[in-house]
Amino acid sequence: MSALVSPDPTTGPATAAPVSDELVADALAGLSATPKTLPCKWLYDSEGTRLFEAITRLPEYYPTRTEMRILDHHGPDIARAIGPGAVVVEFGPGDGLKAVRLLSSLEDPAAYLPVDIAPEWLEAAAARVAEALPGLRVRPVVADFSRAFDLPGGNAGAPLGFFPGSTIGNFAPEEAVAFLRRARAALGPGARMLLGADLVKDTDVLRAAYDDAAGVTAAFDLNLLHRLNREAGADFDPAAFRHEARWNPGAERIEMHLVARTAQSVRIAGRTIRFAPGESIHTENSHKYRPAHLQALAEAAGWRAAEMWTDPDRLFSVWLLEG
Ligand code: AVJ
Repeated sequence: MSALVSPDPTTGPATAAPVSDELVADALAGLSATPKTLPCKWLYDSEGTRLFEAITRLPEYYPTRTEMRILDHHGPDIARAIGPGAVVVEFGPGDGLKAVRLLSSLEDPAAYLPVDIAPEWLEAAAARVAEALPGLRVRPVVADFSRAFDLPGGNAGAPLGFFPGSTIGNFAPEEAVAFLRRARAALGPGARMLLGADLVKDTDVLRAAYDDAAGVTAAFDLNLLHRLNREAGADFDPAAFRHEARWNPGAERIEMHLVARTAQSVRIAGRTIRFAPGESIHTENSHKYRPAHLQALAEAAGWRAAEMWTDPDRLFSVWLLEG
């Protein structure tokens, strides 16, 4: 079965994407559940990644630029704490810009290993780092770090995990602990980790960061419905849904939801999914942390929090964990 759909003016030219069995299975399971949900990894196709990069430049979206400033401003302290000869292993390198910042401030880094499930993003990040730091050993690793993973051996140097952007916030706390434990095992003896974590703050600031005035985050969220139409043969009317960013005070997280404006039903892989008016699909979690909470998660995974750097407004935190 192929999912050829006509070009959609809101997402640019449609590419004939092959139907993904895993996406169909996740969609049927998640949309049959109560409340309806979908794994956030499906937000990040090429269009979703492009929109996420646009999000990082929005005035309301403070995390990316704040973390960059922390890495710049505290670069010398970070470099001193880490010392020479680090083998930097970055989980989900994105465009590679943060790695360039970090590696440029470190003393004599030994190698850079970006780890990602998508080879095409990996190559882009690896190329950017290789260009900015000629002579540095760069070894991209294709692996899904949300599951068990191994790193290639033969990297002489001090292993330093790098997990910026508060991507850890996508994980539920128990998943975050499991990831931190796996990363520690994969990095090996003497492992350290530089971890970016977004902090709990005023809920209006948080909500604006995930529901910007220009509607870029809404487009990012709604792209999931376009993707389900393209790659899972669904017949969503994206205009019949609106994006909502909710603060969940108990879990201290922002939740992204796609809310059905009216009662409707959608066909997907021969099944009918019904929506009541106002019913939502929960599409992403972004957990926010209090320093003591982040420290407890790290310790539960066998790490020790050695340092925490933050910005003057305490919006974001960068941690050095030791194994
Ligand atoms: C990529 C998970 C770090 O949670 O801030 C931004 C994703 N979603 N706006 C975040 C996101 C909507 C982002 N992370």
